[in-house]
Amino acid sequence: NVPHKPELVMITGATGGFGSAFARRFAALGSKLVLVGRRTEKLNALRDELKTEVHTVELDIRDRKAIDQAFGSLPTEFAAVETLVNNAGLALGADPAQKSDPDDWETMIDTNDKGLVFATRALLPGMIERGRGHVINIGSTAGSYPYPGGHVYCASKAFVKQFSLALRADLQGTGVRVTNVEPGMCETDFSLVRFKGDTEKAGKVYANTTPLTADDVAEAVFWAATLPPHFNVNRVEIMPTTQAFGPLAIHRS
Ligand code: NDP
Ligand code: 8X3
Repeated sequence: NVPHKPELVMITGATGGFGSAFARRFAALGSKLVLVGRRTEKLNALRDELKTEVHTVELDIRDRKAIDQAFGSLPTEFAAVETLVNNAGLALGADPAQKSDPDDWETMIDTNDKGLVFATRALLPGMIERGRGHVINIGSTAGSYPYPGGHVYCASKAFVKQFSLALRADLQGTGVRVTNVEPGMCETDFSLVRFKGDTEKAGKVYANTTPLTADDVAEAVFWAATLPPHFNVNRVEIMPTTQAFGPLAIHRS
């Protein structure tokens, strides 16, 4: 029993930790779902598991033409997307900027920023025409608190935060809401992807502590999405209780 039930929710990166948790949470409410990702078998497994109407879209979010084509030709019953959860994203590498691979930088910007803005752009006109909608972006604490080795990932999430706020300014009066959900450390495949399959490095990120779970993050997304339509959550920043801020670093000679 929630104040507002989003009828049709699109989730990008639905094959990953957060995306699957979001899908399960909205499916339990009875929302119809459009699930977007690259790994077809994972999309299909999720569709088969969920007891709600699901349409799957296999695409690379870095491919702007594919977004326009796929989002512009959704089956009629899945076309009126009410809530878009822009979740597809990744970090690659944690070496200092000067040692990073420029290809990794390009992938992060293309996925986390360009993919997110073009997915949003493709669905906004429909939301505005219907007088209701909600763009929920998955930012990060990395967008507010920089850390060594974070460089382009941190910057890509700062972009997401500022884009979300600026979007709100443009959408005032349209009935379309915008929320940036900014989680801290959460155990998913995120670190495995960041360290390119190095399970030892990835495991160390979560060792001997209690990170957030994908279900915790789903709680924040679900809360913002199910508030009454007059209520806009601009930003939600969440962290595990075990995580906090570091001091400014000082180099001494
Ligand atoms: P996962 O690695 O588990 O999931 C990432 C998802 O992004 C996958 O579904 C993947 O799908 C999708 N994705 C990546 N690249 C592309 C692409 N080019 N096209 C389409 N989909 C793509 O990580 P999380 O679930 O943890 O991450 C989800 C989001 O949350 C990301 O934006 C991440 O930056 C953010 N985040 C994560 C935190 C954490 O600590 N885990 C904390 C704060 C934010 P597929 O490979 O099938 O295409
Ligand atoms: C993911 C959280 O701290 O690993 O966005 O950058 S962090």
